[in-house]
Amino acid sequence: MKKLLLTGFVPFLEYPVNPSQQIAEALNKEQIGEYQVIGKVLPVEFASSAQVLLQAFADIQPDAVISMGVAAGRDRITPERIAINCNDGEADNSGIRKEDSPIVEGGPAGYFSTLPIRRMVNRSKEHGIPAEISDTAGTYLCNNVMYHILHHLHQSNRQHHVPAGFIHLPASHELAIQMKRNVPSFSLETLQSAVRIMIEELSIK
Ligand code: PCA
Repeated sequence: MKKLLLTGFVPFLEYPVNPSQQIAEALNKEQIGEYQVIGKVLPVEFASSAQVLLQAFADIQPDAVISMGVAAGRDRITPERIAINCNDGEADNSGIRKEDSPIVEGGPAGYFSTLPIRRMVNRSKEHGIPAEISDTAGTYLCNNVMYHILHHLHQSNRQHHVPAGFIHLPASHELAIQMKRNVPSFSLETLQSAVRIMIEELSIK
């Protein structure tokens, strides 16, 4: 059976729960399509998030990698098209802030997702769950880990063998209720179904 490394993030900034963490934990050990899911939760820290992801990748040797994070304010499930070589934005959970800072000094400007994002989006919509390709993963930790895993795969010439990329989730109802600003929200079950559907799509050649 093939292995899929599925990651989420811990809570951060003004988000006291993170649906990406809940889904990575809930789907851990599930078999979806041709994949056995191995769920991992990443810290929201520039110094360690990618290290934890790359260590899990080395330990597990998965056949595919999907990382997830929350983008509260988005109104649909958004597989990301591209990761860019830039860290910027708010302080992370350890208080570190980056500004206009390359993720990999001298690295390519960006890497495209190698997940079947168009098919993932179409399949989600066929199941009645709003989804859309996003053309920016931002410049915070989500973009950071997406860039790192794709860089690692390109460096080791496995970019055509191990599909990898990132899915941003909208807020769950639980998160939206706890936030001070109004954001669109979905039930955790619906978010989880969308992720399952997208993993199934990855199984279809
Ligand atoms: N979302 C953040 C980082 C962690 C998360 O869940 C992001 O979009 O970068």
